[in-house]
Amino acid sequence: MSYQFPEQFIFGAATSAYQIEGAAEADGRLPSVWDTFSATPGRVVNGDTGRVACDHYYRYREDIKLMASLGIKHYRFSLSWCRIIPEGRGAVNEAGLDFYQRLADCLLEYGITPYVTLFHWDSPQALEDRYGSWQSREMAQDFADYAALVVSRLGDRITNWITLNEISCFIHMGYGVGQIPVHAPGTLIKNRQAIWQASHHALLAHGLGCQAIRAASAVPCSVSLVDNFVVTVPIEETDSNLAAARRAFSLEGANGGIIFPVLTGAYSDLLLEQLGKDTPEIEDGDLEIIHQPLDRLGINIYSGVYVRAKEGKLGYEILDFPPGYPRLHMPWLQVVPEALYWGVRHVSETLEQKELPVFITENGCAAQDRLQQGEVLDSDRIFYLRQYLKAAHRAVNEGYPLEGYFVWSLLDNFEWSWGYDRRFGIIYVDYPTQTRIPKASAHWYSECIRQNRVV
Ligand code: PNW
Repeated sequence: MSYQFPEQFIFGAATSAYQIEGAAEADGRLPSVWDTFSATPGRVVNGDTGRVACDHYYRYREDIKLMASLGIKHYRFSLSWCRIIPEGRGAVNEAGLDFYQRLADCLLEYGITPYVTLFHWDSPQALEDRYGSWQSREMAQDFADYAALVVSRLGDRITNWITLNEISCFIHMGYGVGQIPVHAPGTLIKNRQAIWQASHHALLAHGLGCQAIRAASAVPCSVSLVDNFVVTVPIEETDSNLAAARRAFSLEGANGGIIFPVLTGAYSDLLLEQLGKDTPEIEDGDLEIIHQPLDRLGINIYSGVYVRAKEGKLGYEILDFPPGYPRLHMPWLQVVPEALYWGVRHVSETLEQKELPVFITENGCAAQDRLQQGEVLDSDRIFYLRQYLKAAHRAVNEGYPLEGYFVWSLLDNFEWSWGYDRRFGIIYVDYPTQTRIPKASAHWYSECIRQNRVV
């Protein structure tokens, strides 16, 4: 049969705490930066907030049951730091830990394996007020202490840990230099050096977090980072374009300053050259802390950029997307299925991590879903997902260590600065009634899992 995956291949679904939980003031939780940001007029489309979201805090049983009925056996979700340690450091809120214990137990009861992201952007507001959260080096130690607590209390039922989700998003989009930041905390940082300094603190949090998780876990566990590096795709697979794509990989976006230090122990030379005097202050020992061995790498891939070789200092050029290029319902969501294959291959070849298992921890799209006669026939989402899954299959087929794939998202949810205006779920959420309706894509995905291939 075609596009068959190996038997042990992992198919899952992903969400994050602030995007689905709601219950923002329940049981001792204090605000995160996203509560504050979304309550500030003009920051989020339609003034939407995560106060109620999918009400998952109260409906988790129903959601898990639905996930199980679709045959999904692996679930990635995140914990809300300020539910567990409301002020970010210090006093522990037992009710917060209880919620995640119940959630994990319910998953296990339904035969679903949990994969937990410790931080998916919702920093405790108290730490923002205290020292400007990621702008301070103190944030890294507070994160590690939070990680140690969580693993010591939940490590008996959860063994798949992810430190941080998408450093480039919560740093570079949370503190835009010279442009209004679209993500929380929404603080405009004055210079490029300061933004890379905040990014460096996030890297330290990852490194100290890895150490804390391993020290606190009573059982063997898996530790990873989730990154969303820019995937550079050769426009044609020729030697010269491949070399161009590799070179571009170390310079585009924040790649050279995030995935490079994490996996190789050094910022990329090309990036350092570009940053010059804006290079962050790196203390002795920092790079060793950041460069922890990982059990897996998670990558979130939605799109990519096409590259070709070009004479000159850079040796490459990024090709603009032509006006009619196929795109789903976000300004940045051009359909580039090969990005999934090249993302995996860049880890193996460009970053020389041939043995490192890779998971696609997010892939999915927003579509203009319509609920009609009780159905959502999202053939556009199926079209998108099917092509990306075929690219995942190509990576596996060529022997790259791609071991799993998680669709973003299980449910329609609070899409950050786009609020509820954009739907990424394979399950439709009718917000006024909180009814869940699996879309056609959910049935399609369920069939892929059942047959273990792209259908
Ligand atoms: C991811 N971009 O963010 C996040 O991890 C999710 O929480 C989010 O809901 C999902 O993707 C969909 O947006 C991204 O600008 C944010 O290319 C921005 C980009 C990509 C991913």
